[in-house]
Amino acid sequence: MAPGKFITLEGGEGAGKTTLIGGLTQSLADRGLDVVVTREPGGTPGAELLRNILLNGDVERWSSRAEALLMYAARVDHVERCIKPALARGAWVLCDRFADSTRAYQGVGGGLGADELAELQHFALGAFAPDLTLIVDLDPAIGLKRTIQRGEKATRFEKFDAGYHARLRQAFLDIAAEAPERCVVLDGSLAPEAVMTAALTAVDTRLTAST
Ligand code: Z5A
Repeated sequence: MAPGKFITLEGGEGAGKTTLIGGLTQSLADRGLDVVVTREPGGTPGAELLRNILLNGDVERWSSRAEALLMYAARVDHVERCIKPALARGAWVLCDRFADSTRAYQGVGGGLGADELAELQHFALGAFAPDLTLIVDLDPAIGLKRTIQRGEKATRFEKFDAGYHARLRQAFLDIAAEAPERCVVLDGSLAPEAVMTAALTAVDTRLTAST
């Protein structure tokens, strides 16, 4: 049996990750692949409970340090009970956000050091990491406008100011520059079909060529 693949999608709010996951799921399933779609924080019953307390409530509800620990508690449960079992049976796992979001939001956005977050990641996950990370890059002003147009209640994170969202955007670009073998940056300002084409090219170049 061919090994499964772990693909994460990252980027700011409203960048188009969820939309892209929908298209990718269809394309990969059309190729006969077993596709598992999941998200963070969340993806298992326990992690979804943590998602609820992480995303709702006052902006100041959690310190960045508490937030990082809760994100990783959810992540360990998700990796152990959902992602690793799916990969072991040969599935392709598409995950809406993963550890790079902690580096961006709690690290760069929340002021935690990159080294201490790397230690936390190592304690929680060891060497486990995505095979491919698609970073959907978009001007945060456009992303926030898209989420407002969607008409949903803002999460705690969407309530932060414009400077915070600009730092997050740069944080994701810096992560991509540091790990070019794992990350591909996609232009989220393009039409959904064009973003999808670029994502499939990345998948084919980076992953299917090696299987
Ligand atoms: N968080 C954290 O702090 N630390 C962590 O470690 C982790 C997460 C894992 C999860 O929120 C929050 O948790 C997140 C970071 C934090 N912060 N916030 N907020 P979430 O899951 O609720 O939200 P999100 O991940 O930011 O997703 P989103 O707001 O739903 O955005 P999206 O998935 O990237 O976008 P979308 O839903 O695909 O598209 C948004 C709208 O734009 C929608 O109406 C689409 O139809 C439209 N769209 C999509 N693509 C396009 C294109 N290409 N052109 C035009 N319109 C488009």
